[in-house]
Amino acid sequence: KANGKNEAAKLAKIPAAANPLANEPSAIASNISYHVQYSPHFSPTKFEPEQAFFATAESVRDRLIQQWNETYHHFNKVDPKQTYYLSMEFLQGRTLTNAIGSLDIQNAYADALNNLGHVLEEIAEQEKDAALGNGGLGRLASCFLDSMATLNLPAWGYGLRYRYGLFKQKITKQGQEEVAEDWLEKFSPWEVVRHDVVFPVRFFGSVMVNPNGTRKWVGGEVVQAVAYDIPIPGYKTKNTISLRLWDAKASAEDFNLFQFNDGQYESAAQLHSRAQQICAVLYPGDSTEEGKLLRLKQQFFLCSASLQDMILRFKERKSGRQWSEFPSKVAVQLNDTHPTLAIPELMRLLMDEEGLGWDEAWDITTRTVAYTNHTVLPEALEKWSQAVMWKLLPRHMEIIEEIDKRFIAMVRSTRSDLESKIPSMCILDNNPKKPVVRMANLCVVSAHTVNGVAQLHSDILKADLFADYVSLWPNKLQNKTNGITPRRWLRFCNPELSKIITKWLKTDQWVTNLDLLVGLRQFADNTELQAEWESAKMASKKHLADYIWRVTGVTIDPNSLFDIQVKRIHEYKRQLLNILGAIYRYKKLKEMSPQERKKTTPRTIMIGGKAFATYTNAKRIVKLVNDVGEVVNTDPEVNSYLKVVFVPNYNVSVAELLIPGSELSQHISTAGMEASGTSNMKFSLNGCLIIGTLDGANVEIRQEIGEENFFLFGAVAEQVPKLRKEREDGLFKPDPRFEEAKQFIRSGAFGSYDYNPLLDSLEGNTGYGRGDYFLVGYDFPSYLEAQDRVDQAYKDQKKWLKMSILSTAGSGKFSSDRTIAQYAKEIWNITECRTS
Ligand code: B1H
Repeated sequence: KANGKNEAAKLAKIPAAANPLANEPSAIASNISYHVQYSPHFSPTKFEPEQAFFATAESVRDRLIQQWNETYHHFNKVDPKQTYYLSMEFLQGRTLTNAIGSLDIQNAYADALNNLGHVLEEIAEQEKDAALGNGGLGRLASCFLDSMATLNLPAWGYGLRYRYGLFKQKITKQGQEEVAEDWLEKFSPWEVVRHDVVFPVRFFGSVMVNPNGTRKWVGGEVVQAVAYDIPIPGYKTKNTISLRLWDAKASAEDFNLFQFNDGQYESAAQLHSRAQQICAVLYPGDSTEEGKLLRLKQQFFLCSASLQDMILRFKERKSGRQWSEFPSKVAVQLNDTHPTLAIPELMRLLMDEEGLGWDEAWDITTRTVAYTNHTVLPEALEKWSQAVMWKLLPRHMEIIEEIDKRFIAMVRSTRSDLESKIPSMCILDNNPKKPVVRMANLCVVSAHTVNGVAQLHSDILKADLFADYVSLWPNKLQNKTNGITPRRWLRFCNPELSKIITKWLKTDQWVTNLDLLVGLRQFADNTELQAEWESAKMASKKHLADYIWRVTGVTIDPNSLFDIQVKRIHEYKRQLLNILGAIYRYKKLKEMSPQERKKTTPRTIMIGGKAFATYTNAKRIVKLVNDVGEVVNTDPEVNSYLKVVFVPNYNVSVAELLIPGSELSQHISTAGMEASGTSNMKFSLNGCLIIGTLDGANVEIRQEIGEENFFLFGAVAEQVPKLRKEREDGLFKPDPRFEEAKQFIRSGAFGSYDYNPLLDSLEGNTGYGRGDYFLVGYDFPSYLEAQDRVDQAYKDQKKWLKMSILSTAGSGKFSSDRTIAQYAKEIWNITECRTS
């Protein structure tokens, strides 16, 4: 280990490299030293890990910018059809390790830093996560960018540059506390502000009718959208694409000098501070949609700025081309309904700014836009108040009304059999109590393709949520099973296991062709591979145990089974089922004799995740897990057989630590409710076994790795409505073990906090009871039985290792490279555009 203390003065002695971008360690060291001296962000005397991180990042950025410019020029020259991925969330995490690895100069950087008295891994930990997203949906967007770049696709991401990303979670005696996280506190070395890429975005105002009947949106307030670009390198390819994030600012003329000189400082800068609000915070919801005007402003801001940018690029790349060419040059993918306003905004730009007629604009818009649905939870299907929309976006509401009117007329004239379905299929819900715009309906009516994110989810969309549209447009609905990038989620986060895989497959091609992992199947029984596999896992477990000790003060035993559930805290994800199982296990351990205890499989249960700040039951679950941990971990009778740890502040970087060290992970949502899940894929890829329900992508994972390697339990999706009904009708007989676990909490075994509201939610129709809507009670016995199978399987380490190897071997399908290749071919109609 380097001491991390080093004086910047010493760097001055390093000779300048002839080519500062050469890949020799000496050139890299000289480039880093250059940045310490000439891109100073700190006092000139220090070269501690923090300074070393920023200088290293800037030196890496130099290399990225070179490739990035070449890619940009190449795209400009070739003028291919290009995809734009619109997302309100990108959960990028850290960049340094990923960038150095993609550039394939890991060793040279490690050496260079060593020579400068630092260790690459330690430097990398200095970086703050860019957490401009909430959970799976945002991380998916980031995995997609990685694959688009790696597959050399002409594709870009568009998002917002939130000042504060997802909150930091602090755990106190009260439970979760949210603290603002300032990822830009010391600036981000990865973003490049484009002062020349600025577009006006209007809000409020009114619609003016021109003498010739055309319409124009005028007045209101105008905010400037400024582009900040982040380079996204592909793995071992020159192609480096862009994530363009918009920031909001007011223009100088909006600053009221007269008022300022008059001492009215706040009102003078009013428009400036209003503009700043737009990108101030990420909306921290993971499924609930609160009617917030600011959120709607954010959504429109993203859509309008991005479309103006695309249109300008379309015009600039070749002058004088026909608008009818637009859909063969531009594909827009909407990441859920959050950027739906792209639809009426593209219509408005084409008609009111470019002078096209309705029919032509509509044809272009529908051929350009595609929509991905990520959830069937009713509370997450966006519905915006019509009154709010008329106020903020009057012209767009006119356009939406017209789209709806024409849709209804089309259904009436071509499909009279669907007449009775029109009220649920149309876009505007004119319920006089609360008239709303149904964003998902607007998307399905307007997009050329709609897709779900796992086979089961897409089947549910077809059979249920969007069934009527399927009868109207049989080919509009597709499935695109999610994927994860094998670079971040295996190659870089688990170098030990990666090395073993490469050794046994005799190639490292699996990093970009994940299907090659099936080659491990033939060695699953090989004792030599198993020994290597085991020691890599053990090293990761020790690393993780170390981390847990640092952040919680709890000591965990690397010889126990590491059992992890990490994801947003939500009742449908059923962390409550997990903790009730842990409580039951604890109670049984207490009742055992010391001899009996010795025969059990020691477990460390780790649970982590953030709860939406106003989601009370989710916060109660966090509190319960912490309280249970407090009691169990300090109970000398059982704490060598069971530990329960709440992992604070779960984020991308924490996931990169947890996943390699995991042996069992829980994906236990109520069947039919988790659209896909993507951490299930990450765990499986890293040789972690899954205990889970037949939900989301679990179904496909189990198919791929073999049912004998998956601990299945619980009701299936088709049973769920009937089971809920039975529960409601008082026909459900709870298992005594379920009652026992709940009673144990009620007895005060885990402290005096009032858990009754949480426990009542698991009851029938009494009290707070939502009638155990998530079927925790119904699934509890089969969950315990599956956990028994886990304990048994773990006792046979040889068998366990074989299952672990087969999990990795069967995870090839879940590469986001496969997912993105399918989007490219089946939705976007784009092909590779490689920069040579
Ligand atoms: C997913 C969301 C989501 N589905 C609303 N829906 C949000 C909804 O801020 N909001 O208002 C934010 C996010 N996120 C997740 O998408 C699914 O629950 C997962 O099952 C899926 O794996 C993931 C990616 O497709």
